[in-house]
Amino acid sequence: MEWVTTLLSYIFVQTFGLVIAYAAAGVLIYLVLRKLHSQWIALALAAVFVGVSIFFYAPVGLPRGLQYPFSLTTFGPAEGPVLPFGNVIAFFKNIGSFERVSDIARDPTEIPPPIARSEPTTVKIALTTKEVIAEMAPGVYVNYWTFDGRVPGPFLRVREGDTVELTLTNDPASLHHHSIDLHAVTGPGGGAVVTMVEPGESKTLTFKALRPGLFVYHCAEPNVANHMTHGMYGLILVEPAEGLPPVDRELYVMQGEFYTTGDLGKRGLQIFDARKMLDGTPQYIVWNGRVKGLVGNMTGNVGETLRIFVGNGGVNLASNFHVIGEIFDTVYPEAALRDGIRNVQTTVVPAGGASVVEFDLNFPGNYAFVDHALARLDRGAWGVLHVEGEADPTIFDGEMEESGGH
Ligand SMILES: [Cu+2]
Repeated sequence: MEWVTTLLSYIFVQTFGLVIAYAAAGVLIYLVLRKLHSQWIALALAAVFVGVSIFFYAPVGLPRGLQYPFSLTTFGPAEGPVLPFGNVIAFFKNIGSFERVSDIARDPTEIPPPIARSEPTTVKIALTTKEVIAEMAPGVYVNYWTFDGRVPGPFLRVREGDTVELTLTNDPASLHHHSIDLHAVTGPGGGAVVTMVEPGESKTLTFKALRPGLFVYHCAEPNVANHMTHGMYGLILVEPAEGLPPVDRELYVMQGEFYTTGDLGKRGLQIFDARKMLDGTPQYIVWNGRVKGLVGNMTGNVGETLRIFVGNGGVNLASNFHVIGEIFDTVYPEAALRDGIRNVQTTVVPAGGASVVEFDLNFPGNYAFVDHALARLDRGAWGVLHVEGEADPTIFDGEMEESGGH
């Protein structure tokens, strides 16, 4: 029932309260003035009150907070980001039947092994778009739209020259159409034009992976930014024909923004806020779908080599990826594979882009992953890599405090 009251209080109670308070203020002013002065003076000043109110409110219409989700005038190539009112109502009507995902965060170690083949082949991939409810932070719930029920979607791994047959199925319980645009595709819409699926429908896209790289895939159903910021993104790695240098561990992490009507930390089910998305003011900026999505699930040992596949679903911010207490031995800027650069502190991961970083684990301890636009830490943009092993005091030494600082 908490969901229903959230919607009701948002749309109706707020409007109702404003109208009552405003009318009562007008009557009160009139009564007080009439008591103190003549009826004519009271009427004249009441007219001033009404006139000034019209002057201020007529140009802007309803106060800003009350406008959404009824309307928002925008100028994109397709539908604007406001959710169709019918879908909002359908969502609340079907709230009981939405799948509850206990942990929306994709396990960062869930990555297919490196490709051993030396010849291209045909790879079949199946993905399902699902709309679910899960926890963003303790007590804060969000209606996520996903590939395969987690954020980000599954890590896809193919080889340069492979032909990919990708079947996209939209879960029958979905309320929206979805599709997929893979940046690894050469062809119209990155595949979106042949994969638009209604709830319960399946469609297949075939494409050749012409170029190596680490590419973002995402839903491209209008409003695209709206679909993406609900969690519809993931990464596809097209390995170079000769493969990547071998490493001991690989991790899959992806940043994304979430725009909620309630402020940061406001409990209950949070409705998507289209205006905040247009303004670029996210409430949550997180790794792998939720606050602490990368806490407690990334480990390593001294002496190992680590590769991180970093992506950014956006939809407004570029990420400034940094690991506190580490130097990236190699970065493939913007995930352009084959030609890495050396000894990098922070790498930019564009919205709708990726980066690949590699480094040795030289010393035990906790290493925080951050977006080094550090104000974003408080919105959730951090994670922790825990490294075990023998400490070498020639690399690092001193009296250790509890948490690793900067
Ligand atoms: Cu979608």
